[in-house]
Amino acid sequence: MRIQSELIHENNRSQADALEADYNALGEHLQRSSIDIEAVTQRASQFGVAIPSWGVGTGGTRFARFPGLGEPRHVFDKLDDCGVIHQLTRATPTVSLHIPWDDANPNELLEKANSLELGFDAMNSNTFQNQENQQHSYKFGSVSHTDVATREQAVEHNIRCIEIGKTLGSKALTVWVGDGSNFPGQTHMGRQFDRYLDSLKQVYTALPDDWQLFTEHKMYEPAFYSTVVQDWGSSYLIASELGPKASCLVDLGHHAPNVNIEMIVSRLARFGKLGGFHFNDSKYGDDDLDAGSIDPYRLFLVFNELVDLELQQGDNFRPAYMLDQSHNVTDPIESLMSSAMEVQRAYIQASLVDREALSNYQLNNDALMAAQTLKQAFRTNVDPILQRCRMNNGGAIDPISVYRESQYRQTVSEERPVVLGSSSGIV
Ligand code: PSV
Ligand code: MN
Repeated sequence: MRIQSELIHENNRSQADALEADYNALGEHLQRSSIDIEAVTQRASQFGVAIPSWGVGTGGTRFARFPGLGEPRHVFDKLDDCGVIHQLTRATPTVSLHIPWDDANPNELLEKANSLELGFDAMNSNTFQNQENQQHSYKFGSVSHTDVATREQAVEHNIRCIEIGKTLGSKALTVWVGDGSNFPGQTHMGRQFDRYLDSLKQVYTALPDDWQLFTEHKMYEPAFYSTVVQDWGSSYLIASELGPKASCLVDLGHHAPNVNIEMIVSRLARFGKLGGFHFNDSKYGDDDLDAGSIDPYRLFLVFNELVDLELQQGDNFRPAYMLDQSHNVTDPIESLMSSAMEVQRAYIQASLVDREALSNYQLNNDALMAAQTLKQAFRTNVDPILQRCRMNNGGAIDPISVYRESQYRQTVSEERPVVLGSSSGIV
């Protein structure tokens, strides 16, 4: 472990009395609504969200990227950073890899992850850029390209991601493609979709029985006129065409502003096609801002649907939870810790909703009290629950302050050379 456990314990000790008092006060408050705080803390302990390997590097925009100190040089450095996030928050037990960015010997990856008490979540295939020594260009698309050899290359890449993932213990492949068009008339939208489906069917055939395939929709970018998998409708059609192992992944940033994402969640789940999430936040488009930083209420409303589904379906309902965000002005480790805690917070707040009361208000068309019921749960400060849960699991009551005290970033910057220049690049 990269952070000395004594530092964590020392910091926890200095806050233990205050936490005890806050936890007891919240316990009494919840008891008045017949909620057992210990049961909620237990629930919080079981919550986990995967870290995207690409998130621990500094992101950028189309205009510039300003690399930070101690940038990870390769996937093993990335895993070290992910290990720190999990060590302090105890809420991020898995890492989601992107191939080829994270290409390495799978056995070495597994060994490294084991040493950090990390596992692997969904594999992500990247066919939105050309790779070194690649024969056919993805400039005009990958799995939906007009050229059969290019499509075959993209299909093979996806199958390779599954092969790597098998060694790592991953159980899912997430496919997001940038295929589309920039000009009206540039592509035949129907035929392009047919080609996409044909390719994905080949990938699906290579999927082990205990794996899932997530199709991720996104409204625009890099294709700005049309995008092959532009909305949840297209994603649902794909998942239905492919079969029972395919379902849809909802990235919160991939919708037009004001779209009711929680309703999309409800619809997909209703028809058994809600596979997973990429959590982040946004103001205008796919801004990839930190989860819960702009509209925490929306994050709560998404979890309100998820908790409702979990209560109805029990263990059968297990969507994959991942973060997917880009850090341009913050230390990525700090942003990812704070986002994981925000997602966990939304989950716990949503667990506090009085569902019986809500259902009665809905049946009686009492709009005001129904809305108040949600607000009451959202307004509850569940910090003491999250803090107690981290402390019980060996993490830090206050991960960001321990991280800063540990000087981790300064230490790794001595072994990781400064990245010069200011190349552009969204991730
Ligand atoms: C695309 O914008 C996306 O959301 C996909 O999930 C990619 O895998 C990820 O971002 C990184 O580019
Ligand atoms: Mn995403």
